[in-house]
Amino acid sequence: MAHEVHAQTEVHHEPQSFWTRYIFSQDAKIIGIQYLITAFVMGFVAMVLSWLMRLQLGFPGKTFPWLEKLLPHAAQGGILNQDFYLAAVTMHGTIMIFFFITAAGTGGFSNFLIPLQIGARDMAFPFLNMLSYWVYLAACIVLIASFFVPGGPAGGGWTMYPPLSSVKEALMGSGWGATLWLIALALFIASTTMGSLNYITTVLNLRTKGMTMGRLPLTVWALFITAILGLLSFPVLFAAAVMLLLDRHLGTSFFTPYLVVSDKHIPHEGGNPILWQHLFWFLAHPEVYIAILPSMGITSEVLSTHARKPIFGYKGMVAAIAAIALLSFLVWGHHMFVSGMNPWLGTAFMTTTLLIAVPSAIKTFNWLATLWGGNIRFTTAMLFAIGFISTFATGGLTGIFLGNPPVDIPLHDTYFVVAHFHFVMGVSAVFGLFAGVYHWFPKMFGRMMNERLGKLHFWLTFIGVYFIFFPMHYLGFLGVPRRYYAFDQYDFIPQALVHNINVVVSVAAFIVGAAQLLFVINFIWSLFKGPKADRNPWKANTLEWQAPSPPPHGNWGDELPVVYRWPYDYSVPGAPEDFIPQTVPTVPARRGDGGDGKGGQASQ
Ligand code: HEM
Ligand SMILES: [Cu+2]
Repeated sequence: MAHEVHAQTEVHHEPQSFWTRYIFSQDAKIIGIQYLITAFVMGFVAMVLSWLMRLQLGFPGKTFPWLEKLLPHAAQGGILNQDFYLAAVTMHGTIMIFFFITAAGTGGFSNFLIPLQIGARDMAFPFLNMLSYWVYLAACIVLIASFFVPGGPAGGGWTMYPPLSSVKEALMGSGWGATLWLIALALFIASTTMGSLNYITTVLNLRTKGMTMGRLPLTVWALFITAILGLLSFPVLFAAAVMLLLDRHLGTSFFTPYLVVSDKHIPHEGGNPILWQHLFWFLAHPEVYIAILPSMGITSEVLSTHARKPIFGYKGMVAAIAAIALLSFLVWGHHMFVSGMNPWLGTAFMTTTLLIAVPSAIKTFNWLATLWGGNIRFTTAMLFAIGFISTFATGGLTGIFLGNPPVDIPLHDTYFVVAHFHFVMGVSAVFGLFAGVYHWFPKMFGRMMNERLGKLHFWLTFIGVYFIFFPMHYLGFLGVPRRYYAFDQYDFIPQALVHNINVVVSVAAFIVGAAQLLFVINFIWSLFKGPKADRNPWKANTLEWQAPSPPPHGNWGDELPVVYRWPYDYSVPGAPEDFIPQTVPTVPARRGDGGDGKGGQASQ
């Protein structure tokens, strides 16, 4: 096959210079690591922004002289100013969702894992792959640049609803800030589109001998379906972003109605801000699955390996990912129950939304069943995978409530929603990413991470996030609105109670933030000083563990690996060891089994 010839020759052109090898690399593993590191740096920026917000929410009115020194323009007098609070909410949400979680999950793990786990030498289009990373980096730079322009970054929320985003006079950040936000998002989408095309083509065309679709590890299934989701939904936001840029700069009125701002009639009429909401959420609901599916795949892989048990219900897991992906296109209206939509339409969106609970529950029960009776090794990766299930279930349960318009309408735009989405797609997705880094670090860098530091990182983070986000449900019941700088002017809010809760939440947020430094220290220290890792330190079955740690350019020696079985043969009765790698022939070896790339099936 043509692609194999191409892939075979690739290995002989190993790039030599430092620049082509580590900087302008076309090697998917290096690109994956570039994505991961950039995304974690962006995540760190977003976390610092959350500290600033929590400082204001927990200690409103207090002055901090050091804050003014740190941020002379955003904290005059040592108090965060209101405009900067809105900018911080917006940039925190935008960076966390797109530039951290999505970039790390898809760009990072797809690149590192797909070629290795399907037995390929690289991605189908290595140059496009390199371009994808550099366009992502450009998007990051444009977004960060918005901190330094007149008016500061966009402040309309990560959802960028018009007119806050379309009318330049609306907020401080509605000028330059909003324009740069839209350009950054457009670049980001161009980059994910290049990535998605690559991941899909590679999974379909570059699987090695015997690697049938039914033998793909669940990580690859999750990353593959995530790529399809991204390819189908991101272009809608791209179109919307371009239309909004036209509204802002070329006088169109797609989203801008007749408005009078400060006694001035702005030069727009006839547009509809609700159109933006539809276009935005048509992407943004699938987007929350784009953010979480890679972590679901990672969790499945890590659970099975460290519980020494086959994943429970492999086919059900694949079907559940596919069902979640399909349904995710039919639920966007649940973000718009209060937009004045026809109640019948609301009922339709409620029904599709509640249907998603079914595949989500299937996955959760299958994970628990995988753990059941397992010979569990509580490694750091395993702890984070279990933490993923916990936070995903906690946040998922409140999603069932919010999916019902009668419950959602009073809770809309309160801290109940903030609690819900942080658990279900914020924290849980991050837990999946941490599980992935702790699990594959030895393969990425050829060294082990420190388990003791890792476990401390896990427990502080796990307990801490419940202290941060669990009380927010209650704040929501009390009617505390989200995206507010201060609440002291509202009589209906019990001030003392809300203040005390906010202090607890803020202190927990600082502790959790500090705990992330343990991860940074562990990562950097292990990179240079960690004990050397052998090929297969976790005794896992998937193909990447058959390659050297770290794998060379081209991944495999002269011969591509051949696959004989599914990836979850753990603790097979009668086997000499509690794992059987995918490359071990089935006994008795059946001639031609798997050799044609079609015939094999999961030996469940
Ligand atoms: C421990 C870490 C975190 C803390 C302390 C934190 C804190 C906050 C705070 C204070 C807000 C603003 C609330 C408001 O005024 O409405 C917020 C909003 C938000 N956060 Fe986080 N967050 C954390 C992690 C995350 C993660 C991991 C994600 C990833 C998805 C995330 C996504 C968001 C989003 C999307 C918003 C909404 C932004 C908006 O309203 O436009 N956060 N967070
Ligand atoms: Cu949604």
